[in-house]
Amino acid sequence: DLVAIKRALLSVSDKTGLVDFARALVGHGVELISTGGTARAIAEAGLPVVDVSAVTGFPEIMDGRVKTLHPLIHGGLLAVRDDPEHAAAMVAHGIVGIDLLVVDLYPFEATVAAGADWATAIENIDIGGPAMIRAAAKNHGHVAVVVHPARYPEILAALDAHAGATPLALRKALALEAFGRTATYDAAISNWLAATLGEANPRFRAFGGTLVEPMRYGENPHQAAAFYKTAERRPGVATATQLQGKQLSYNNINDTDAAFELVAEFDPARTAACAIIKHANPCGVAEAATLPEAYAKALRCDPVSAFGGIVAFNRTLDAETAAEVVKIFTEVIIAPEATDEAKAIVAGKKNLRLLVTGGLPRPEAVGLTAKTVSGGLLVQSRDNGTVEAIELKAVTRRAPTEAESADLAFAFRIVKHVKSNAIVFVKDLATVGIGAGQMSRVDSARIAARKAADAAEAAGLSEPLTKGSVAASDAFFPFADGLEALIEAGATAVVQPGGSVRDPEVIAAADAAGIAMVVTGMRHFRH
Ligand code: 93A
Repeated sequence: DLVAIKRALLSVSDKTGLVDFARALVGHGVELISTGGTARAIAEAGLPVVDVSAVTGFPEIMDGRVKTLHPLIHGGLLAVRDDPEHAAAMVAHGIVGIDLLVVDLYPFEATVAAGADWATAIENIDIGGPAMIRAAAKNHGHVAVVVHPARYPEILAALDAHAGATPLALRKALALEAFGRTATYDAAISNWLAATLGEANPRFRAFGGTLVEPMRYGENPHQAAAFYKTAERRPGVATATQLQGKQLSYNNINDTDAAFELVAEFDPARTAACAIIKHANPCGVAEAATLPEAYAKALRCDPVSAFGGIVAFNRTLDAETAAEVVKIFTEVIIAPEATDEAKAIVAGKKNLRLLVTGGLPRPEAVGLTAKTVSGGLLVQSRDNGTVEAIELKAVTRRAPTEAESADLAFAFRIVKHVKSNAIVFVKDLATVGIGAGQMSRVDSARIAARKAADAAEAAGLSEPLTKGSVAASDAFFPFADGLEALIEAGATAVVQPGGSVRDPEVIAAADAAGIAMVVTGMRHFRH
C-alpha cells in the first residue's frame, strides 16, 4: 500500500512554507507541476517546475477561472493505476499520473471575514481547487492530498520514512481531512450567502448533513427549522422508522434523542431499562428484570412531570408495557423494536408517535456534537465516557455495600444525561429524585430531594424516598455544602468525579456522617 511520489501538483493560495516544501520534494526526485502564481514562486527559488498549461496544452483563461479544470489534470488525479482500462486511457490520451496534490483554496473565508463586497467574495469562490481535492481524495488509493501548509512536515517525514512513498493509512487520513475541508468551504459559502441575503431558514443552508425534512417550526413557532441526517450510522431518532402518529416537532426530536441515548447506556442483554424525558431532562429512569417493571419504577419517580413525556426503552416494546404507557398522555415512544401486539395497542392512540430504531447506539462510540454561539460553531467529541470505562474508587472510611455500589453505578450513568448542575438520587436501580440545570449544585440537590419528598407524599409513603438512597453529582463539590444537602436528605452513599481543591474537606464531611463516597475521575457536564 505504498505509493511512490513521482509527480506532484501544487496550487496554493497561501504560499507559506511552499518553497521549502517544494525543494524537499525535488530532493526526493519528485517532478513538480504548478499553476501560475505557485509555479512562479517555485521557479523564482530556482527549482524546476512545469506549468499546468504546459501539461494541458491549454492556457489559463478567464482570469484563472479555468486553469486546472482539464481532463489531462483530472485524468492524472483520478486514474486507478492498476485498472487496465484506466491504464489504457492514460496511454491513449497522454495522461500522466499525479501522485501528490497540494492545494490551498482561494481564501473565501478570510475574504468575507474582511468584509469584502459581493463581487470580490464571489471571485474568491474556488472551483478548480475543490474539484482537484475531491478527485484526489476519492482516489486516495493512489494519490495523497494535502489541503493545508501545516501538513507539509508530516508529508516530508512520511517520504523520508518510506523512501519517497506514502502509506495508505496516511492517504486515507488525508482524504478525510480533504473532504472535511471542501465541506467546510462549501458551508462557508452557503452561510455567507444566507447571511448576505438575510435567509434564516436552515433548510437552505449547509449544516453538513442530508435534509430529512423541513419542519413546521423550531423550538418556538416563530422559528424556522429543518432536520438533517448525518452520515453517522447511529441507531436513533434520525434513522428511526416512525410507525404512527403525527410529524415529530423540533422539541420532540431533541427530547427523543435524549431519551434514547440514555436507555442505550443499559445493555439489553443484562437488564431492561426505561427513561422518561421532559425538556431534554430525565424525570424517571429505572432498570429491572422486565420492561413493564422498569416502566413502572421510572414512572414512580415523578409522575406529574411524566405527563406529556417521551418514553424510551432498551428492549423490544411488548404488549404489557405498551398497555401501561398508553394509560397516561405520552408524546413519543422509542424502542429498538415493538411486537405486533404492542403496535396494535399503541395504534389505539392516534397521535402518539411510535418509533423503532432496529438497535441501540453504542454509548462508547465516537462522534461529534455541535452548538452555535454568536458568530461561531462549537464542536466537540461526544461524551462517550461510560461507567464500564471507569473505576469507582472509595475515598471514605466506609466503602459502599454491594447494593449501594449497584445504585451508585446506575446513578452515575443517569447523571451524565441530566443538564448541569445535576444531582440524581437513586434507590433500588430507579431514580427517586432528579435536580437539573441549576446554577448552584446545592440548589440542584435541594430540588432533587424535594421532588423525592413530593413523590413519596403522592404515593402515600411515610418518609421521603431519599432516606437510605444513594446520590450522584455530575461534577465535584466545590464546597461541602452540596454534599451536606445530600446527607440531610438521607443519602448513605455518594458518587462524584472528585478533583476539587476542597476534596479533603468534602471527604471529611462524608466520613463524619458515616456515608460512603466513591470518585470516578470523570466529569459529565451537560449544558
Ligand atoms: O478559479 S479556479 O476555480 N479555477 C481553476 O481551474 C483552479 N485551479 C486551481 N481556481 C483554481 N485553482 C486555485 O488557484 C487553487 O485552489 C489555488 O487556491 C489557486 C492557486 O493559484 P496560483 O498558483 O495562480 O496562485
